[in-house]
Amino acid sequence: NPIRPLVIATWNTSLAVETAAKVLEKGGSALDAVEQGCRIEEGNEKNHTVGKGGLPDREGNVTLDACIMDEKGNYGAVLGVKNIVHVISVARKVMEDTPHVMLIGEGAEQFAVSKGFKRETLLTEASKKAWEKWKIKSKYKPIINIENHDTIGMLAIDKKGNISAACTTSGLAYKMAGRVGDSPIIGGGLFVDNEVGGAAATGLGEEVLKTVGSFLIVELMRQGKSPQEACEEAIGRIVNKPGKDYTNFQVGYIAVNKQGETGTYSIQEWFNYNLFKEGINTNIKSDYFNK
Ligand code: SD4
Repeated sequence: NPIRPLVIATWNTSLAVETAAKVLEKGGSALDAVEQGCRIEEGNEKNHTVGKGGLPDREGNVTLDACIMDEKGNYGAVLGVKNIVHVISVARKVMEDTPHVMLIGEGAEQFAVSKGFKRETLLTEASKKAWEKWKIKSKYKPIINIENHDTIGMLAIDKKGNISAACTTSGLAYKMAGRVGDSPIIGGGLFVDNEVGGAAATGLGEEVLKTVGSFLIVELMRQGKSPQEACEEAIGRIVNKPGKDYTNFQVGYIAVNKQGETGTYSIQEWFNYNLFKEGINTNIKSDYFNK
């Protein structure tokens, strides 16, 4: 028997997963669940990698990336958006209310406002202070799981067995202005095929994009690999590149198949995830490559 409903999300995102699970338990759709779940982290000012309170780029601007994908294979995304907190909901509006799949920057912000989203300041006092401290040295070196932490990628299966996914982030702290990572890109930050399963990514987006990680995981599952095997192979594609120094960055994957089997894997230690399954929501430490 397939396990459903089910929610899995990157990092310690217990409240977000619980929120998504409640939607599913009431009979709501996987799409509604992942949107509602991700909104929790967007509104959480203590999460410095998502939404309000996210760390800014080098110039001090907080810019958000988000995308969403439903069980029909529809996809919507916004990239580099300022002044709007719930970009996951804007991404959903792009998917449902426009003939396009991606909107960037000002156009995305204007679209959000036209749909009734409020403009508000995303930079909090705490994030501003962190940025000012960073500016003294202005050293840009992504540090494993410290600067790059807490992007939420979420996968859900509803009672009907439909799968959807969402991903939302402020990207890498102190990124170059205009930089976009994997999180809002189909096949990078997430991918869903309702016949097979779904996958989502966190960590150094450049490495995820170069290997089209989430798409790869879903395709590997289609070929018969378990979610765990697929996540391990996708990490392998990054770390096994000739001469690749994988010791100073992190990538983590989560995956689920149609049966509700899950898998996770990361390059470094300390990747963890929340899983809601058979009524229980737990935070679990992932297995990893660099031992
Ligand atoms: C990015 N993948 O922008 C995101 C960062 C991230 O936890 O996952 N942070 O590259």
